[in-house]
Amino acid sequence: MSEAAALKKSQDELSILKEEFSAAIATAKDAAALDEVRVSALGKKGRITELLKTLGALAPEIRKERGAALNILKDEISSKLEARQKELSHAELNTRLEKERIDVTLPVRPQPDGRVHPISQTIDEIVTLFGAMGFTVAKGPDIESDYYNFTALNIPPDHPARDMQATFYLPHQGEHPTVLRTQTSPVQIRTMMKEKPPIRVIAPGRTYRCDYDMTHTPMFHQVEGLVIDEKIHMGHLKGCLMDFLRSYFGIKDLPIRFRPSYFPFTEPSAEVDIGCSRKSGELKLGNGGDWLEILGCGMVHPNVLKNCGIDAERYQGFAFGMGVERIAMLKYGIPDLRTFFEADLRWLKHYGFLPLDIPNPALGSNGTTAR
Ligand code: 2U9
Repeated sequence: MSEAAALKKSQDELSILKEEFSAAIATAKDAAALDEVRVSALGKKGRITELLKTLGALAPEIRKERGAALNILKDEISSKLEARQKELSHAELNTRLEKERIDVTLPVRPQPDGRVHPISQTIDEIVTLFGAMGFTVAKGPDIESDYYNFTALNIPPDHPARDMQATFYLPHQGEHPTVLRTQTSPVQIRTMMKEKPPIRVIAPGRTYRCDYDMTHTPMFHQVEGLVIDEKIHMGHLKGCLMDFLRSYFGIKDLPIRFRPSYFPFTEPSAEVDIGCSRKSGELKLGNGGDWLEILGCGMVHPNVLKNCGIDAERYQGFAFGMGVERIAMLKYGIPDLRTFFEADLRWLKHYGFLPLDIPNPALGSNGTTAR
């Protein structure tokens, strides 16, 4: 074959290739199909790549012509691939925009009428925070024998809390007088009698005392906690409560102070204060130079451990107690305790939480610090 005839043949071959690939590119339906065309043309073993590899064996004059023609073909196919790829991604975006279109003229979904009561919300937050520290929730009856409510807790018979003026007594139901529990501590007494250490529980629930004024209601809520194990000391107590308070109030550097105190069921005992400021009558939590009492705590009295059949030589523990209403009022800016139990729906709409909000232990519902 003459040189001219060979050149003609090779040009025909390249135009057939060009048409073939151009058609395949134009009809590729998606990115995957387009990539298949790219591989079959320009991939490692693609047809254009293979032809480029044969150039070396050709006579120099033919190689020059054919090389130029092949490179032009390669460039053309590359640009067509690129153009088609842009076209396809545009089309894909348009389909998505069409499919995911939001009708902004739709009316808003009505908010549910119900609200989560701030007490339930606060207990959920407390349970979440202590849950993260390995505590489980323990429950017990509201109607208790005075043995679990007082005697087992090392509260002496003449203690003022046992007075009829302070405690709601119910008719006798057995060996011991029956009371509406004045604290959730009997729950921990029952836990210690039933379970062996290590124990790490919190007991949230209703408690009852004969009291009614601005800061007391006959029924209120407490959360108490108990940790019993070997080698437990005040350091554990302090670390645990400091972590809890700073997380609950969402204030990283919240000042915390432990002040010596007395409870019959703990020895030593302490009251815990958090930092605050009271400028022009307004209470603000944080580093403000002033203090606010927030909870009580201590190392469980050895008599209490013994009353529950726990070896007080081997095991120690700490306990704490706090009023739920009090810490809910402080976090959510609720001014009057009595309003918690008035069942006023306007109040609940204002201070309550939407049931489908995810409770955030530090920030309250929906990321807000107060309502
Ligand atoms: C066991 C042993 C010890 C629980 C504790 C307090 C201190 C405390 C008050 C806070 C405000 C009650 O709601 S309040 O009036 N509580 O100061 N509570 S130590 O100690 C226990 C509990 C159970 C077996």
